[in-house]
Amino acid sequence: MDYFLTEEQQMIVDLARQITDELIIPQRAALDESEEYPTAILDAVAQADLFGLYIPEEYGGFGAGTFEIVLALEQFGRGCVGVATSFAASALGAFPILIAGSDEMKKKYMPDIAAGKKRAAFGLTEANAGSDASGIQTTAVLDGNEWVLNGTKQWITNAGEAKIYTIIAITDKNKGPRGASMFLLEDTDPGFSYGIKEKKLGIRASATRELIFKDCRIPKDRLIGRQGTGFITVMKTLDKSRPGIAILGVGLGQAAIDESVTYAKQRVQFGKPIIAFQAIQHMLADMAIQVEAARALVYAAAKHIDAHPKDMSKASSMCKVFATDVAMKVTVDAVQVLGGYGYMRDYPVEKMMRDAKILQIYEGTNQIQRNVVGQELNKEYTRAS
Ligand code: COS
Repeated sequence: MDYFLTEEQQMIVDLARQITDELIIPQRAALDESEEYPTAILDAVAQADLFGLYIPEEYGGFGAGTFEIVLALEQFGRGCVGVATSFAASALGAFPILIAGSDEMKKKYMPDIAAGKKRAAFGLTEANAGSDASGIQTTAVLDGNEWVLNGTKQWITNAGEAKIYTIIAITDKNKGPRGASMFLLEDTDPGFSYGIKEKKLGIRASATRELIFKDCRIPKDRLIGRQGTGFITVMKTLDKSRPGIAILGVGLGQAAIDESVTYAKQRVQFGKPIIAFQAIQHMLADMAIQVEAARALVYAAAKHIDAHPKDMSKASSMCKVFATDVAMKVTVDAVQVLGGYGYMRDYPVEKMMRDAKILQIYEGTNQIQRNVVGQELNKEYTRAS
């Protein structure tokens, strides 16, 4: 369907499509097998200037919005969700700085992130704080001119690969979510180390490790925003980033359709290509309908967020739930269309099915997203009555 993109937006799609077709798709199976971080591909993305898409021009970027980053991520997601996640996680790590950081902090750190010279990562999750984000136990205590951090962050994408980390820690344990603050860490900070790389079901090209802080000392001015505003910054960050996860589901779903239709046209059973059977045609039709509906919703949500940055939550959570549930369904169906071949690693759809699962879990489970939508509806109708 035609979404009437501007010339500039079409250029972003074309650039991301070229990187996807020429670099990501040819390497995705090998990266999945070796679980290797896609440094060379991300360097090519940096050379194409796509890391700076969403970053304001005054900080070295292009000043585009959520919609434009969604357009690029759709292509990367079509190629490999593991590679795309490594790219998206840098934006996730950078958002807290853009949302709450001082002008000085932005000037110091954003140009390198925009140029793709330094990748970023975001540290929220801990062993006992997943969906319950305010249950974090990592602490930060002010000692003279330095913050001293202690604790462990778990399952952090880009950990060990990024140079810049935005993490949330408790600065006042008696204040609940209002006692948490956001900090910027550099990979070289003393007392900061990483856990071993996790072995995952899917998105195996992405790197997932713990961040470990043992009396980690950072300068006082690495506090992002005001003390006690960390939880709000995290919530805003996730509101802004979730359309990026949603669109990975759209790109992945599209890739599953492409593989399924191509296969169904070639595979002959009972004397004809299986696409001639209505059972298969209806499956393919449902896949196409669902992915197009997901695309339309994610595009609309991204445009809404760009136009109404103070009203992101409902649109963001809605599109994350819908598009990632679609991705799961469509990739399972793609394996079914390809049958025994689909289950083998010779074809890409089994990887697509494995990759799809994380989309329903990370950056807030789809159960939490439904809670958010429900709570927003409750607020809206309370205001209206
Ligand atoms: N934007 C701005 N502020 C927000 C907000 C948002 N989207 N969501 C909540 N807040 C504010 C609330 O207004 C409240 O502020 P006050 O202290 O002024 O009242 C504060 O944050 C606490 O909100 P709430 O009571 O709703 O927090 P909960 O502890 O109940 O948690 C959920 C809310 C479940 C939505 C949150 O914990 C969450 O998003 N969990 C999922 C975390 C996640 O995505 N993890 C994935 C790993 S990160 S890659």
